[in-house]
Amino acid sequence: MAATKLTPDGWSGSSSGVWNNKANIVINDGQGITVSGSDLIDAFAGDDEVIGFRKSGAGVTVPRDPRRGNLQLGGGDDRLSGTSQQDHGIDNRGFIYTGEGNDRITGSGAKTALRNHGFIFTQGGKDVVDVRDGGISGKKKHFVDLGADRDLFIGFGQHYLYGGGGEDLLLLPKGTYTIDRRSSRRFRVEKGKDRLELVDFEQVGSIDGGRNERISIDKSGTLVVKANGDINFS
Ligand SMILES: [Ca+2]
Ligand SMILES: [Ca+2]
Repeated sequence: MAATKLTPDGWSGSSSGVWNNKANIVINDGQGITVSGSDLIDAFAGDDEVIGFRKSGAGVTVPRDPRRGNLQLGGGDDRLSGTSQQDHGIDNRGFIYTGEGNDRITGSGAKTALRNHGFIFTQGGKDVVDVRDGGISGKKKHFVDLGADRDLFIGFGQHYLYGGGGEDLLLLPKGTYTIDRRSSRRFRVEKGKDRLELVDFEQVGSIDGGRNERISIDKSGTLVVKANGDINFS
């Protein structure tokens, strides 16, 4: 089975199609999905699904060379998912946009769920970025911007996250975190060598806890997320 390649015209590989205003369903469950070139790939409106799975190598790859790849999933409730048994679930070195609508980006990988050496914008709508299975990594200039409306980020790692407008929520896996309030809009969440920089996030909770296990982040302190999902902030 060949990898699926995304181009401005459409996709080809294990299946092929032309981007259109209905739901574009692009799935490769053996060799993954790779963005080709740096011209904008626009999947238009519709509830699109781009789902890549691979044993070795990333499930979904957006390359940087020779120039950064550009993927825009457009309007509608889109789903971008990458899974790898040995590598990064999603390996982004370019630009990913998910447009208006309630979108979901899910990574799952042995190295990281999402290695973001590029830029991700989920834009308007109640978006979810889920990296609980492997975490997130990236260098200082790279970021995920969740845009307008109430968004949810699930997981932890080394990264910059912008919540944008709306009451944005971070759900953490179990562990002991140092929360450092940098300003009224900026917080730093640290555990071990990993540091999550948050801008415009309003709430923190635990992945395994209920709604009552969420707190507003308005001061520095130590946050303990227990195995059962209970949290303690002091
Ligand atoms: Ca969106
Ligand atoms: Ca937001």
